[in-house]
Amino acid sequence: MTVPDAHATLGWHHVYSGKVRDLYEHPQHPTLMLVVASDRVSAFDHVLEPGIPGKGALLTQLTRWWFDRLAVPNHLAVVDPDGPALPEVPAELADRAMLVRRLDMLPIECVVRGYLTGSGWAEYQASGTVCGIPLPAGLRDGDRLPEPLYTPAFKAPLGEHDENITFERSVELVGDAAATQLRDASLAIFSAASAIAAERGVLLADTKFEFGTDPAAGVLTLADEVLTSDSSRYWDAALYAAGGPSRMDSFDKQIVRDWLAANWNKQGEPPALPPEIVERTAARYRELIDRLCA
Ligand code: Q0T
Repeated sequence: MTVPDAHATLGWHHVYSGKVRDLYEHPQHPTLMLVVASDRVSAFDHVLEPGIPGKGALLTQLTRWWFDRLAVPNHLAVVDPDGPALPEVPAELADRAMLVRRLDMLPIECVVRGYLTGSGWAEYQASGTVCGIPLPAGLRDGDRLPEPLYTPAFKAPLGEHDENITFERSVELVGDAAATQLRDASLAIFSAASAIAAERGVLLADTKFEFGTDPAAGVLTLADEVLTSDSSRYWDAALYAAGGPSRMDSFDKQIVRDWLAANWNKQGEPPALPPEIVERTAARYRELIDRLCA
């Protein structure tokens, strides 16, 4: 997958694209990277047409907002008064791009779940466990877990599914010290973020973090996007408390998923999203930002 090297004028060269984000590097600044959030939206393992106008900027705004509030080192590049000036970011990307330090990424997706749903609910129904961790009987989809669970996954190459792993397996993959740091940092950030969201009537059901090691300092550093509606499930706390069928309506692309499920048999290419679905999804992303960042 490639995109045109449209930003080469300022020295940025496209190196990689995920489903949603694009990564650029700069030959004169080998310790930095540019992470650009596109308007692409994915569901059921497909990138859909059209994109959601403004999505990349909204999710970047949310990541920056959370980085400001979390007391952990993050990958955003900051000006070093004794160092070289930072490279220019193309103006047309400014609101959707993050200039970051290049880290040695750890191949673990650090998932924390405060509530039982999604793949955790599926595993629980089959075996009474989530990522091998036994849970009390009788839980329902969407129920709060007795305590937040750290359920790591091994980062699969593009196109393959991440594989849920036990904590012990993460120790084999990255070593005891790093695995323990990842777990403890993930649980601490989840707990801090849940409290901040709760003050705003928003419930953080689960989320996924990625970390790397800063090669200069050897410090574990929060990377990627954080606590966006692509990497997290957010629910409305009042709707949740009221119970009923909409208690888990999420601030994300659930509208897209529901429309596709009703209008596509999951064979071949998915149909284009109608304008009304695009607009309702964009409004849902904006509503989350309005609620959280108010
Ligand atoms: C990365 C070094 O999804 C990814 O990229 C989207 C295009 C995953 N990814 C992250 C990196 C980062 C970050 N973030 C960093 N600070 N340093 N690599 C590479 N791929």
